[in-house]
Amino acid sequence: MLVGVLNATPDSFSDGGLHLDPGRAAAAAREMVAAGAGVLDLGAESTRPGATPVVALEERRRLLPVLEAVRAAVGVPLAVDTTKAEVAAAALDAGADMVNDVSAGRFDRRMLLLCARAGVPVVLMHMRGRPATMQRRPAYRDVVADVVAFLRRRVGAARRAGIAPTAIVVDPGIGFGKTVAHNVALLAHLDALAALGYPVLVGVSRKGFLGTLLGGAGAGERVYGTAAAVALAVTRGARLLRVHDVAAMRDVLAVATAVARA
Ligand code: HH2
Repeated sequence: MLVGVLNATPDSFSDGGLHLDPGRAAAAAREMVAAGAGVLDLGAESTRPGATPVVALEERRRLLPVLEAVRAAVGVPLAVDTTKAEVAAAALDAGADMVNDVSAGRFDRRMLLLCARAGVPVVLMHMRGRPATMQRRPAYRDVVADVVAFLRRRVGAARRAGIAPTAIVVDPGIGFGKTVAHNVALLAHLDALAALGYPVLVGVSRKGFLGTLLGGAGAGERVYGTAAAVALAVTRGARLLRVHDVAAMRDVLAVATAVARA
């Protein structure tokens, strides 16, 4: 399934400023759904390396008008991309259907309880440290084993909080405290994450490691690189692909899925 990205932020690396306006966000949402997105992921705080954290009040102020407009425009499930329980709760009240927490419930200890009480699915993503500092000399003993162990611990925390196993999605957190080699290793060995027994979500879309692999390509020039990474992730067991270029990735997904199933 394709998860379309809609950032209600002024500073996202890939689409910053494009969807702050509710009308434009709703139009983009309609387009993504028409192009094949099965879920939309709405965020109001950039998590790019070095991004300035946003307080909950500002995050809600950006997010809610956009979420309400998108909710009125499309019928697909909406995920809210936040690490704050207060923001997630407001989003669920305004019609969001699931939570995408890039801290896997570590930054706000109320988050997992909120998801359990609301009975909504949650994405648990691996990140080393915090966005402000995560790219400072990332190091792992064995990146794949370390990420699998981290996700196993966070799944345990989610289960203890009362979240149903069928409501848990895991994510290697491509680009979150990782070198290019770490990102590539995680994609190559995604089957080790899939073996945890939960659906795997992967977000490679337009990310910096692709720019490096492509000899310095800017965020807008990474669509074919994204396609390669999406296709390979699917053949290694990824079930949800978080992407900006939904129409292009629909074709990639169709072919990669056929190969994976065979
Ligand atoms: N990547 C980004 C944001 N949220 N959530 C999950 N589950 N997985 C990811 O890989 C992921 C994510 C970063 O991408 P983007 O939203 O395009 O940029 P920014 O953080 O600058 O808003």
